[in-house]
Amino acid sequence: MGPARIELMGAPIEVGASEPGALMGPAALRTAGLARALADLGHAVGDLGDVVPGCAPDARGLPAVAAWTRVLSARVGESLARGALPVVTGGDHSLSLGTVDGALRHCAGGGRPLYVLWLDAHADFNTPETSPSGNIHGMPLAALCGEPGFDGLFPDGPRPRLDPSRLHLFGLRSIDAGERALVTARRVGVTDMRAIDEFGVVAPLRRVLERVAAAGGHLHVSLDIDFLDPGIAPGVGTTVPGGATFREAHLIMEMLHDSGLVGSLDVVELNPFLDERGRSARVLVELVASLFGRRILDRPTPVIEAVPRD
Ligand code: HAR
Ligand code: MN
Ligand code: MN
Ligand code: MN
Repeated sequence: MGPARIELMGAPIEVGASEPGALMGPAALRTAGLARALADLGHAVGDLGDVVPGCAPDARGLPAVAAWTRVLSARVGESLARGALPVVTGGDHSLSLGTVDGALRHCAGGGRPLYVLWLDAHADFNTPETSPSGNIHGMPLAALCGEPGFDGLFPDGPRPRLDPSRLHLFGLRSIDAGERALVTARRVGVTDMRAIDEFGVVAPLRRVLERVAAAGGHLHVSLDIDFLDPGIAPGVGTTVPGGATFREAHLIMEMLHDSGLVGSLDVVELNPFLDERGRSARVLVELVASLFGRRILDRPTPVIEAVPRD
C-alpha cells in the first residue's frame, strides 16, 4: 500500500553552499517530470510549489538558513500531520535542517522514533568550529544532533534532537578531520564507499532497514545527488569521484520501496547550471520513481527477508 498522498515542495535555497545554482534545482526536477512520474505509478501527487522563507531575498548566512529552517519544518510537519508523504526538492543540503526538524517534531508528537538515512558523499557533520569552508550545507547533521555552535538556527524553546545512533550515513567518501572525530564519538552509523565496495549495498542497507522496522520507526531519507558518481550525475557543485553507480542507487531505491518504511524524503544539491542537458535531473526522477514503486516487471518485489542472512 502506498502513501495516502505525495506532496512535492520546492526549496530553492543556495545560501548554504558556496557554488551558486542549486536554487534552480526544484524547477529542473519539475521540468524533468517528477510529479508526472509519480502520478503515473498511481499515486496521488500534489505539487505545493516552492516554499517561501520569511527573510529578504538577499539575506545571507545563518539568519537566512534559520528562516528556511523554520518554514520548512512547519511545512513538513503540516504535510505529515495530513497523512501525506512530503518530498522536498532542493536546493542545498542545509534545507534538511528544516525537513528533519519537522519530521522529528511530528514523530515526537506521535511517540515514534525518527531514523535518518543520509545518502551522500559527505558526512555533513561539521560545526562552525570544525568546518574548513564555513558552508552551512556541510553542517546540518551536527546541528540536528545537538552539537554546539548553532544558536538562533532553530526556533527558541525545546526541540527534539536527532539521536546520532538513529542516523546512518551511506556512501561516505569525503570527510574532514573534525567531523570524522565527531561522527566517531557520537557513534553515527556509517556505510562508507569502502564498505559498499566490499559488501555491496544490499547487506548494509538491509541492516539499517531491519533496525527501523523493529523499532516501528519513521524513516526520513535524504538523497544528496553527490552520493552518485559524477559520471552519471554531473549537475552538482561538490563532485567527489568514486560514487554509487546507477545500478547501486537504483537497487537502494527499490529496497526502500519494498521496506514500506520511508515517511519523508529530501532530494538535494542538484545544480542545473552545472548539469549536462538535464541528465542529472532525469537520473534523480528515475531514482525517486523507483523509491515510489516503479519496477521492471509488474510482479511483487522480493521482501527483504528473502535476502539470505549472513
Ligand atoms: N565537508 C565539506 C565542508 O564542510 C564539504 C561539504 C559539502 N557538502 C555538500 N553536502 N555538498 O553534502 O565544507
Ligand atoms: Mn504520521
Ligand atoms: Mn550533503
Ligand atoms: Mn554531499
